[in-house]
Amino acid sequence: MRVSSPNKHHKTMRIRSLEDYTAAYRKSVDEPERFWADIADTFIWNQKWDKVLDWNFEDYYAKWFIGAKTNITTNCLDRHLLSQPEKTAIIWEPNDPNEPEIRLSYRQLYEKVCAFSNVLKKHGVKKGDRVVLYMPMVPELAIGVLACARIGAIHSVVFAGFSASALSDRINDAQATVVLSSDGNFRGTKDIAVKAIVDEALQSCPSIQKQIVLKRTGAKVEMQQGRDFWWHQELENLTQTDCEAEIMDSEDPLFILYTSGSTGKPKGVVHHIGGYMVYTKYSFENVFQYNEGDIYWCTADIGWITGHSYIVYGPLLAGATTVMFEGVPTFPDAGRFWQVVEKYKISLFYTAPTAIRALQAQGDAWVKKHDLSSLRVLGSVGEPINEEAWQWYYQNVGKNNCPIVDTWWQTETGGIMISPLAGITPTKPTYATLPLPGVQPVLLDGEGKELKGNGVEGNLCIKFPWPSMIRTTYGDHERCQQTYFGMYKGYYFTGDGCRRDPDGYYRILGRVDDVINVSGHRMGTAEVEDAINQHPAVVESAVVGYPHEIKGQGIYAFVICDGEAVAQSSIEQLRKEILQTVTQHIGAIAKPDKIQIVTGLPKTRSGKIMRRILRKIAEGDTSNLGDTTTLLDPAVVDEIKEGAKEFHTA
Ligand code: 7RM
Repeated sequence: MRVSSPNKHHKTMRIRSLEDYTAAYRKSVDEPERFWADIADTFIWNQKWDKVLDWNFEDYYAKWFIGAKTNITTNCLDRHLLSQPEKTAIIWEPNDPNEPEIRLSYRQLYEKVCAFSNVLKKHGVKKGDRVVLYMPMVPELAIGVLACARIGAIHSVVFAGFSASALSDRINDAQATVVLSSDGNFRGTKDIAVKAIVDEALQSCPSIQKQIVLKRTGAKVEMQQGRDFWWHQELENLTQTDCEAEIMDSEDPLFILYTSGSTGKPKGVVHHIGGYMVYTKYSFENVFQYNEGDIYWCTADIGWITGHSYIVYGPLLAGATTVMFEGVPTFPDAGRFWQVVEKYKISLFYTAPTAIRALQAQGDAWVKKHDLSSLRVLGSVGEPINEEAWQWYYQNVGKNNCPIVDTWWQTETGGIMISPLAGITPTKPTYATLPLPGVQPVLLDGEGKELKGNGVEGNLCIKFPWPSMIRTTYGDHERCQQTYFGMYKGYYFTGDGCRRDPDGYYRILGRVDDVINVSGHRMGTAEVEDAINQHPAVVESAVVGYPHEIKGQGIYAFVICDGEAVAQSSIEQLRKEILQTVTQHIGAIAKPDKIQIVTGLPKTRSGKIMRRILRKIAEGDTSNLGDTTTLLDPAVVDEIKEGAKEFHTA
């Protein structure tokens, strides 16, 4: 294989001071193509690009490194095979601290990825085919993802907390031919029957031909002959263990990841190889100020974008040691995170505000019990971090000694967009601070006018492409155009509200659309409503988010039920059944925290639900509900207010 050798000046790409940042940022705006070409030059390409960037936001498209050829796994694996084969690539920490950990060197990871690539090939997976992964947080999940990338198949990881019905929707949307699963999944004290969930999903997934099942828990499962195969047996039966990386175009798709929007149906966000590769490595190294020798731990699940970009691709591209954790923060006790930090001498730690708040609530003793002196940088992602959680994280976990990088980004952006660079950008609690080089944020008012200067608040948009931006929504490019580029002509719209303070620092204020963020997980209100409405006694429902101490936002559902059903069963029974229905249709993560049975909803004469009013009621703030005169039946508001009292007495 002839590959261009990565350029030797790659040190100059690293930002090491505020001056470096300012210079890099200026260059990224003044000469974006030159800027990104210099960074892309540090990667291994089978063929260089003819043109760095081609784009148009009006009729959306953006293409990066046009004509270039590479394989992302050549850059994640083969590259390090030459320089640091024995360095640990992945440390896997199991759910149960008494079970031994697994360490995979770059050489071992390379071998395992190549071997499993051959398994996929044997089962007919070809370049461009879609493979769905529904698995626990085990090394084989990362191996499966990388094996897909190696042979040019498009991976679609579905978070293993989703229900069978949510899984089958995603499989069908992608028309996947192979699914990778496991027998079970150890989560805290639970052993979740993964295979059984997949089997149920596959009853309505005609595109799936094969299921490859990893043995993890030893749970008894049924194997369907001709369709289901054991992962370990397939490896034993291999005759070929090496696997050349498929040469891919920079603009070939790498993966699909489903995410919630403001309609009921999740969107398959598609990321393409070249730009995603360049941006995830660049952002990983600079935001965390990664150095050789760092032990890096991101506590996310690979089922979300954070796990894709900052457990798997970013760290492996950088040749780092990345920790994968199977368990949960509170098992066997609330000291689990800190015990793992101590065990591996974690230096870079990346988690979510919801986890910070949940652990803060358990008291400081858990943190004090462990030696956290290895920590150098703390990261936060997924939702706005409130001041109290920020301070607690900074003081108790970081011992006033570790910069916090509050990283704002989205599934669609592929990588971190607005964030401090650790130890370089002066931080300010609750502020994501400044854009990364290459990122040009703007704030727009309701009319779509750019708000210039500092001390302004508006809708956060991005006015210039960056390499890892969403290319399309799978199977429906028009939806991508409408959702992200239809709102404001010529801009990518994030769905977030944002303030730029007098210092020019950005503070994310939360979603301005019908998306709620529960424990850092995105949920469409329409999606939850659709699930609730599946209950036979439900006539109509409206879901809103409300402030929740631990989760950031909780889910509050106002539900109209059939009068007869209400009369026949108790309200408690109905609530229980509605929760079951939601668990069945989406998964436990979408269960409403509060369900209020109502007889009507506040609607305008044109039939639109006035969510503003419901949000106020859910917050427990009914003093000023604003103008209700346009409502069809203003009296309904008083009734809902009255009924809500039961939730606001404690
Ligand atoms: C990475 C991820 C995206 C939404 C986004 C925001 C919110 C994420 C922050 C944040 C404030 C942050 N992808 N969000 N990070 N809000 N500060 N540092 O979370 O697609 O699942 O969610 O999450 O609302 O639009 S995501």
